[in-house]
Amino acid sequence: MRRGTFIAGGFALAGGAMVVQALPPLAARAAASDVVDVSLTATPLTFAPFPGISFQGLAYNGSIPGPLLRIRYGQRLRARYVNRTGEPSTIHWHGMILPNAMDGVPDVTQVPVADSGAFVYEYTPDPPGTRWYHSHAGHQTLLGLFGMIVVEDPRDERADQDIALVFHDVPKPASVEAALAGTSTAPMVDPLGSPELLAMSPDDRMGDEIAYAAHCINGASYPKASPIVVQVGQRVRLRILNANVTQTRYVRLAGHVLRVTHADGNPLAQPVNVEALRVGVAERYDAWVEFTKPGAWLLQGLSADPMAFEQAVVVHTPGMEHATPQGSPSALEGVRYFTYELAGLAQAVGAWPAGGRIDVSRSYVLGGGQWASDRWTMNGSAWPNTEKIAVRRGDRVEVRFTNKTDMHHPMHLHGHVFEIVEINGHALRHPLFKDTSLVDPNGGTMTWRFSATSPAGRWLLHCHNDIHMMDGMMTEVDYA
Ligand SMILES: [Cu+2]
Repeated sequence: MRRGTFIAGGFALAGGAMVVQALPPLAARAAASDVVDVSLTATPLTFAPFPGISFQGLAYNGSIPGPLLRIRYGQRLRARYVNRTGEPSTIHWHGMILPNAMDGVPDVTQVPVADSGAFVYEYTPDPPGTRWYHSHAGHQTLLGLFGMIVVEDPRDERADQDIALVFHDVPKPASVEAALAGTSTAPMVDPLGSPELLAMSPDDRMGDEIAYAAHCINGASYPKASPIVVQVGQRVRLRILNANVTQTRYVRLAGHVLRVTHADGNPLAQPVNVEALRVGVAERYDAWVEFTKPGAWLLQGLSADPMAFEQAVVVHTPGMEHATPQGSPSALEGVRYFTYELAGLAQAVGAWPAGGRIDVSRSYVLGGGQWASDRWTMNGSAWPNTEKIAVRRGDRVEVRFTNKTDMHHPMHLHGHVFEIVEINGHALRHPLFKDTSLVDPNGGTMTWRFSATSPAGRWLLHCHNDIHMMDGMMTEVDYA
């Protein structure tokens, strides 16, 4: 058996700062016997991305984010996980269709890995695209246990550079406890003009917000983040992950149009040109940028947080490293940003429900989250008492959400790719293939469809806002 080469590039350390690296040339599809061996060890880490910030976090292989894993579609991944976090832990492979026992959910798909213990995750990553991995135990993701995994698709168009960008933030630990109890006083910091802010009435008391002390891309804060150097004429592919566990992130590269080709790693029916990305918690987007002239620009995460400027990296052409980079305003008014409706060509007139065979249908009302409450609910119940979805192999399944809260919920299904077919009563002419999607607040609806063709087992369906998940907004899809 020939062993594939593990390319640890992407987050290599250089002078203490993370640098982004180019993708090596895409090889032909590997033989199925190829195995990529990686080792991931989780340990405590003191993370100091910005002066005055010293965060007691957790890290895979000593870095936040963990190493960028790149694998060719068809190769097999064998990841040996060593847990030195001091508590039971697992690794979840977000967006993968894989054997249930490899899905990494404590007490649901596996006995959690004890402290000082080890576990080997082995599977053939599928489908191809931009995905990620993170702990599924407690709030370890919030502490730093996350990283990107790219499954290179040999059918993709070639990029001159292929750059992985993980947007993440450093929490204030006290605010996490308060948020779980529903008594946090941390403010919302979504950009002016964002649907997150527009959903709120002036007297809303949230209680579930986490306060963040620092904002990073690939482990570094501006201006410490190493710049990305591009050549005039290059077409660059950005792979963007929002690893913040509670906040939607808006991403913009000043002076440039983003051509979005993939959502959660899955190809769109047709590319969409936007000025900004709207990236919900745990979502990924692939966006292409063409550089047609010399210059220096900021690639930024936009928010109303006074420290939001930290979440930026300079992109420049050779010789422009000392130029003042062009930035973007933090507000979203008048900005064309990515939406599911845009990419899916939502029908202006309600064409719902669409046809097609449905074997299992389930509706959930998303609720809870009152001030001083530690309950976020699905049909009035919190995990583990939520209504489950029982399926048989081959079933076509429809899941419909009605969101009675005033927050967006990034709902995530393990082990499947679903299609978004309906949003707020509008059918999508091009259903979006995703594993996580934001459900609109204040009565917003969304309908997913998927085929029960994944390996048998118990597959979680939950809100990926870690506070909401830990406070109960979680259920599961069970194969008979
Ligand atoms: Cu939620």
